[in-house]
Amino acid sequence: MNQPQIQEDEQKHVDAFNARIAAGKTIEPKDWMPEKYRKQLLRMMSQHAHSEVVGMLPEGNWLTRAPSLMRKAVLLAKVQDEAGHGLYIYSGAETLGTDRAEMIDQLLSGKAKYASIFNYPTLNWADMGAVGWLVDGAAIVNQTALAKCSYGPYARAMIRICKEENFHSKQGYQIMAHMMSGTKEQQEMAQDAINRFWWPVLMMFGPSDADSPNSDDLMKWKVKLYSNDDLRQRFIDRTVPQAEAIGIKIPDDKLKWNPTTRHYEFGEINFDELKSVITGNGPCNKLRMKQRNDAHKNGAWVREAAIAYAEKRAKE
Ligand code: BYC
Repeated sequence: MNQPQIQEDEQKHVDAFNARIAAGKTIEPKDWMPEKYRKQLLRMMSQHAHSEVVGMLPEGNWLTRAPSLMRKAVLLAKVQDEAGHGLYIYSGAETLGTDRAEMIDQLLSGKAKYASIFNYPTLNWADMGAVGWLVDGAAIVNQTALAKCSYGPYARAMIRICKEENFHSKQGYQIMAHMMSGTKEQQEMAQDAINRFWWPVLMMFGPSDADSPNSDDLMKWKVKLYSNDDLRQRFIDRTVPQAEAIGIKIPDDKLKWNPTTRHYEFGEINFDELKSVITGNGPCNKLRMKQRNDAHKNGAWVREAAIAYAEKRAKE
């Protein structure tokens, strides 16, 4: 094929891709897609899958210390759900041409990112309430939008994940509500957990729009349907009334309902802290990477056994 012909064919692909996006149709793994679209999705989906798996650690920390058998069973189910979320998203990401082992290598070697929030410690039982209510609550806001994103495998994975996140968030809120109806010490513990988690949770939505280098491409391709700041605002608007309902104070003196915009105004977020945590300097980054690396090494025999079993089945 000559050069003009190649260019003409390429342009047809680009036009068909753009037309699908404009019509709100999904892009599927075997469809042609621009290389940059594939790379952006792979970056975002692999980071998301890593976040689910690293996200098991702060809550896993409390499995052996849950205050009752019922709480332990619920937390165990939630942590297992997060492993499942990682699995769906890794599988979705594999459709973009990189296998899971390679993505995991990138995580374990420290090359890949995962959500900043999981680099904060979970110090006591109230933190299980804060993580469930706020972290999973933030995840729902972000992921409900992603369930309508342009890449089919990602969007479909999000539908089931959002259903489960909904249950996670409610169990966290229920822990908080229960503590807020308890003794003064329990109320103080619950409030202290929110004081520590509130601002880091707002950072989960990423830098402000003006400082978000990936947003332009992602919004143009309808991977992101709303900007970082829009989703952050949506989260605040839905969470503040929930806090008020159980007597929790949001640790922000500037928080104020604006009846004209019908949104809450809020104080300044310390984006330098977000940058610092993302670049490896959060309170628990080193611990999380060590825990993941140890878990991977200790689980080698499971992977080997699974491969041996699959080979045996293939021979039969
Ligand atoms: N933490 O251009 P920007 C869960 C990075 S799991 C770390 O705005 P983008 C759960 C960003 O990656 C929740 N890094 O990026 C699990 C980029 O770096 P690179 C995880 C962050 O992609 C278990 C740079 O900063 N959810 O809920 O347009 C238990 C510039 O940012 C963060 C997802 O991953 C951060 N917070 O927007 C409980 C959802 N923010 O890659 C709960 C899918 C930014 O250019 N991801 N960065 O080097 C997204 O929606 C988007 O990727 C983000 C960032 C909104 C996170």
